Amino acid sequence: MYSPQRKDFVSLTLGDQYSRSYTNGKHRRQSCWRKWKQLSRLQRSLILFLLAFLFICGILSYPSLTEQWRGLSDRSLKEDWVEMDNGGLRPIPPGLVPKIPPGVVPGFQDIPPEVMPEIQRPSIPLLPKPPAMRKPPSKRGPPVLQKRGNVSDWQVKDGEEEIVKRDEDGGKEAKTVISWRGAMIEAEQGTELQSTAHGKEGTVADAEKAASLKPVTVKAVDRVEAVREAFRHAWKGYKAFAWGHDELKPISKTHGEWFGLGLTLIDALDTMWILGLKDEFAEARKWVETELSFSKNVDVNLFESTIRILGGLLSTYHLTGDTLFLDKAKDIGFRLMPAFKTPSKIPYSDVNIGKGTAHPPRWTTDSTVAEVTSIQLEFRELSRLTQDPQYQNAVEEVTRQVHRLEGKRDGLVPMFINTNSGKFTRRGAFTLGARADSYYEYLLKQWLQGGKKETELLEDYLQAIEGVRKNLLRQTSPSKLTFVGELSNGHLNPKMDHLVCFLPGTLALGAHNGLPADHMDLALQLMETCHQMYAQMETGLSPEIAHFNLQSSNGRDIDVKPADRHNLLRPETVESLFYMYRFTKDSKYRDWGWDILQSFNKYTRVPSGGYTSIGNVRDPVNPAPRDKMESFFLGETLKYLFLLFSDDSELISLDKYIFNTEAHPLPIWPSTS
Ligand code: DMJ
Repeated sequence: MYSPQRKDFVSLTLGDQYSRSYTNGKHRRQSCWRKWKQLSRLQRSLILFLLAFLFICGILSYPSLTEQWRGLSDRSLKEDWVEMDNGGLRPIPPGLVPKIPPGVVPGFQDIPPEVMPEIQRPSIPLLPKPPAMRKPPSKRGPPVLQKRGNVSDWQVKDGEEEIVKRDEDGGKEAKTVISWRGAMIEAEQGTELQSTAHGKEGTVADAEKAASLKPVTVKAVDRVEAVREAFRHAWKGYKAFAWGHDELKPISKTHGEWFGLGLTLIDALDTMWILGLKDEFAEARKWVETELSFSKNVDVNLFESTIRILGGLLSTYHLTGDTLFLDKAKDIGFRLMPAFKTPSKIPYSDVNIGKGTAHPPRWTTDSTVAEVTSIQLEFRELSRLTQDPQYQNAVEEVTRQVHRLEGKRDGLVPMFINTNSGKFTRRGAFTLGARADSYYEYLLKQWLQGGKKETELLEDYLQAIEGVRKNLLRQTSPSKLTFVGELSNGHLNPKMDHLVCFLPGTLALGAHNGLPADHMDLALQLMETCHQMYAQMETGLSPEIAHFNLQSSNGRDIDVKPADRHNLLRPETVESLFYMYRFTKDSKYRDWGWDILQSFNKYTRVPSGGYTSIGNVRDPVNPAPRDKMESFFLGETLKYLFLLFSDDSELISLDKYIFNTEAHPLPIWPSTS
């Protein structure tokens, strides 16, 4: 409340205090000066000399002090993490050093030495860092890598600490490149090495010994074995923390559920078979036999369960001849059929496989075009195997309708279709990415599956590729990278989903089957772009979406928006690398795939088992693990990497099989003639 008296009192008190302290200060200054005057000339000179000396020392030691301060603040930005009892992560307290054996690369300590080559950086110059990115520590790495043991010398090279080990005579023994870039994912303590390619059990001591040996060169590494090892590592996490569930959450060491049908296990079945992982396959088969039941009151997405579950079971049946998988495929296939009971016969997106009911998403009666047109390979194959035409009839009705529909642009389809009217909705937007991608893939692959007889499929495919050329294809500045942009009401948006990187492989497959040679030319160009989407990132991993530069003034070809910096361990680029290598035998495609596998190992591998999607491919210091291993990492990514590196081109011959969009191989139908 306002009080004039009180106000006066306050101002009076303040004024009084001020005058008192002013008088005191004046007295103090006068007495100091008097004392200084009382000193002898020699005493005064000595004091002045000492002050000058201290001042000079202060100036000389300033840079090293600031260095230390900088180091401290860099470390606080660095975000080292240790695991808490409840499975969460917390920053490593200062001074607490995780026990990583000397010479072992953080994040790699459980990789057998024969599959751990010297870390390689992408040969392409990296993009300049975006301003918001954190700087890595300027010189030394985090405390985990401080000099210790018999390490006697070190140099720092471009963010990597090169430790030169010396033997007892002081001679150079071996060099191990230690990188701290991937160290933010929990360092496993006292890790035992996995059994190696040769069946040997390794220990930490072995790892130390291995680190003191000559570094393994890339050529000497058995790449096929490296993929097997990666699979085993992913499987180890799935088995330990998510067995029988849909997805592994490797950092929190638990699972995520989507359909509650053991999605990762089913998606991975044929991969294990192809990789020759017999023990792992046997235990998974047992689970399918004893635990897998589709008699469940759950809503599943028609497309996802068709490509992952139905596709996975059908291909495993073909590879193994084991009728368990065919029986399960028939069961799930039958339970998905209610999706087609719609006014237009264009299926709903969701089915309850226990109740036999289906429905669109809550907010719309539209389905996604890619979803309703990328279930055909699987349902057609199910009809062939069961001799029951209902599956084939249902999906071919969709193909027929989409073939006739208005609203395409030079063979390009919109992204949505209405389940009541059977017409395209939200027209005017065209992409080869999310919601449309596998429509194009399945046109070609159905044509191949059926023995190249269904000419309407081929016509639609050829027209669509011309539509891509005419409407969506552009080249970047300055490097002239070819990319497929997105069209929105006549306006080209120069962005491309990583999903579009299936296209080089599909184009190459078409060219291999007699389609125009310029399809192969386009495949070569797009493959280069997809490679650059990895190579130009600081982690060597592609973002989910890349933006491309069309302006000649700006110096960068590829840009990444903050919201698009994640990587979900997707397969499309390694899928295309596999096709490109099979058809060209150009070893650069293998090298590009190898770089990608190494980046996955470096930035997404979780030491306790599994791989995780990450939130920021531009930040090698903190790639921001998202704690999720998608089932397609085992179903597709590792399978395509294995096939890319395998010298056996008859292993899933591309003249005998087509891969569904989840990398499950299905046979090309034998000719009836
Ligand atoms: C997979 O489920 C399939 O490859 C699908 O066609 C697209 N999305 C994922 C992988 O990225």
